[in-house]
Amino acid sequence: MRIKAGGVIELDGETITSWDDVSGTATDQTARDAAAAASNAAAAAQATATYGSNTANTALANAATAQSAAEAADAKAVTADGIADTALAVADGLNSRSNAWDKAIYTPGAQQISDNATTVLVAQAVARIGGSVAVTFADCEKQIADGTDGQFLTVICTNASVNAIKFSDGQGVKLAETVSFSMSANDVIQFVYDGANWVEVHRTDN
Ligand SMILES: [Ca+2]
Repeated sequence: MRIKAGGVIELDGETITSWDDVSGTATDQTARDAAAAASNAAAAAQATATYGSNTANTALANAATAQSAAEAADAKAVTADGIADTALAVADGLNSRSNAWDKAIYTPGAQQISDNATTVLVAQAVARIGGSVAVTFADCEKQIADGTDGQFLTVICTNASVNAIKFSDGQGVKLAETVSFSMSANDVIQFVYDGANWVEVHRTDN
């Protein structure tokens, strides 16, 4: 700064004629204050935005955790469903049969054969059949209902000897040497189904 002859003051080449030339006008100050306020507001806005971003990130992380938990629960549900299905299949496969370590028990049926048109049913592995009349299955297309290929059937008779239930070769039954079998109480015959006929395995006249 220098003071020139005549009382003119210069600062960095600018002529200073009043204090406003050094400190700025009141308008300049207002503008500076406004700029400072704007800067502060921007900083505050940035801080708020950062907080919002952090909050959003936390929410996203929580959502991801919840989704993982839901997927794990889904997987467990599927597993449980599979186990239940397997248990049902096993129970269905066992049907009326119960297994122990040293024996297999087949709950017998109890079908009444009351005329020649009644077919022996094969819902059980052991068919206990009986009635009070003599039967020859003469009016049946099949003496024994169709089975499943490979199925075994044991037939036990409860009829009195005077009212025998008689199986004959034919009508869905293949008997040993084609010899018919008149069954009365305690007589037993066993068959295996070959896909078309019940083939005799053995018989016992008791
Ligand atoms: Ca007998």
